[in-house]
Amino acid sequence: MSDLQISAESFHHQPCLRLRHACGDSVLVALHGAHILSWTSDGRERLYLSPHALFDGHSALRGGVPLCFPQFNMRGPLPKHGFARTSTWTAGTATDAEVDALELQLHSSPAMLALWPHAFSATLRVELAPGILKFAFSVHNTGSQPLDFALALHSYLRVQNLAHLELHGLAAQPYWDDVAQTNRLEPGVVQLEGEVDRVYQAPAEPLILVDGAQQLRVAQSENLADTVVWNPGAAKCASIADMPADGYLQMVCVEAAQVNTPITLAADAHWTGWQSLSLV
Ligand code: TA6
Repeated sequence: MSDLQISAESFHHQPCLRLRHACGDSVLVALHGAHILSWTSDGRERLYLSPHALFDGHSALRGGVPLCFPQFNMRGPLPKHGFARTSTWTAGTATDAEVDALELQLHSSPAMLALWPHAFSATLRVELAPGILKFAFSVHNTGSQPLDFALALHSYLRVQNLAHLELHGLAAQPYWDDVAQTNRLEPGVVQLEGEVDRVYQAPAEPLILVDGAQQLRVAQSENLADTVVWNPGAAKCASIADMPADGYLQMVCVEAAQVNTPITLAADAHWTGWQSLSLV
């Protein structure tokens, strides 16, 4: 028998699916946006979800793991971070079946095609093992022309002590500093002070987030060229309506992304990229 079980749940009146591991770890995913809302491992919540997130079935949710597709940020004509995070996905796994993962699916609708004229189907596959969460985003170009897309698996990692937080593994990597609007080279260990909004060239090895005694390994698939690091800092956070003023102290986004060069997918081609989070 599998160690995994899926059940349907409602969270803030939104339909969700929960994947539980026999060890007690679990992950909660909303159908709205295929948005991962919670990952508990070893009895603790590991993701940051804003207490002011708007669960109205339309808005993008603040926290967890927003799935940004087919556009990153405002780098294109679509709504910020694309439409996948505000679309309703469908469950791809039966709750009573023997399961090895949880899957959600999205197919291009007439409303999406009006915004972005490319037929596609997408899948988010969420895997859970003791101390490990992995999520893989796949897209299939179901149209007859090539399509270009950008992607970010925009994970909001919950942190205990932002002031002493260290992100290891980005030394010597070039990055775009979106706050200073300039290109830079990372001198060493990343520390979060003030607003940080950076698109790094992804290193070959996983990152390690050191948060006091707790360490998290953050890995991404080789075919994702960028890693985004974001914390709004105090001033910007105070202006974000769906985040408490001190919310920035409890999170850092470390995102597996493809931002600078879009991925081109030929007609009928498939593509998969992923991020994994592991307690060390
Ligand atoms: O990934 C970082 C970023 O693009 C930041 O510039 C910041 O805007 C953040 O995403 C959150 O975007 P959102 O639309 O969810 O407020």
